[in-house]
Amino acid sequence: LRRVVGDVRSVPEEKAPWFPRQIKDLDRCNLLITKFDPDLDHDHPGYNDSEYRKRRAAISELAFRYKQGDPLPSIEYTAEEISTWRQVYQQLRSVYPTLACRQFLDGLQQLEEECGYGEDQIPQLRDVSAFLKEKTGFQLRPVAGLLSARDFLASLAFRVFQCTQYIRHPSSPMHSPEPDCCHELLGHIPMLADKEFAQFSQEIGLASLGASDEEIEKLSTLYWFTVEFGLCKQNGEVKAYGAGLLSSYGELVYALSNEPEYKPFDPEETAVQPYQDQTYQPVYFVSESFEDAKMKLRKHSANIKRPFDVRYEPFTCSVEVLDQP
Ligand code: HBI
Ligand code: FE
Repeated sequence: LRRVVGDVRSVPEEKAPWFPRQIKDLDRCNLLITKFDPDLDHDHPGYNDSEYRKRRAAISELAFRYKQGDPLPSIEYTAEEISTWRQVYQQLRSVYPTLACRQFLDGLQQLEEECGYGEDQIPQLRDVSAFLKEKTGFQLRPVAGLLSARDFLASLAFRVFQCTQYIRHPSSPMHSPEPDCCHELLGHIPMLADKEFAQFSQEIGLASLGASDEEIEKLSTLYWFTVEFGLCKQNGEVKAYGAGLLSSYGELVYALSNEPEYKPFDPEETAVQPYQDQTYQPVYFVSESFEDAKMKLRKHSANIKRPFDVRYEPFTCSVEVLDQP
């Protein structure tokens, strides 16, 4: 017999960290990690560019002020910003047909036809969010930079994807040390238009709610090697579906060359694989399909020790907390 737990505070604090129960609780999931910040990191390509830092601060301010349900801020991008976007778009677009998975190509084609994607303008989050809502129920919310893994994963449980709106520094159009709109719009969004992938993403999010720091670290690693750097088999060939690959020309080509090591996706092994965010990955995990990855992830999540279960309730966009049977 399962019983609904009225209040998660009845669970001892150390066993279950606070987590959002309703979509509007995501307003509290805003812990930023200052790694790669252009104001603090001397190696950031924008560190010595005060104009760039001013622009970043203005766009960050919009994200800080945002509350769930507000209209998404629109940004009037400058000619220089659009030129950076164009370079990224052109270079990546030319290799997608041979290197990206089918779901990504389908999503991108729909975005080009229905959502103003192209090299001449940077799509607005408001349009993209409305598009995704119709395809898979995902919606976007603006974020000022890299979020803590716990807060980032929690939003996925509600089919909310936290998106940065600024663009990388013009001096390094082919690489960004932190997420930017090229990474979100080109890497993540086309995949989030796929139902199976959307479900996979939400399930990682649900598994993270109230999990221990140790489990969050493992889920974050799983996310890294799937959603960010995942490869999958398609008609006997290996293709990319990870956003970190699909938004970085250099690593995309590298990942699908015969240089790196491939391992079959296995959550137990993937969750503890050391990774690094400074250069290319030494190893990539290959899934048989998203269906297969989702099933394996589900089995893995069922083993995460939590004193309760969670279930997403789509009518109210909230999570129900259930006692373990
Ligand atoms: N924050 N804004 C933002 N975007 C991401 O893609 C992101 C994040 N925080 C953590 C994260 N990704 C992952 O590396 C995992 O730790 C979940
Ligand atoms: Fe990302």
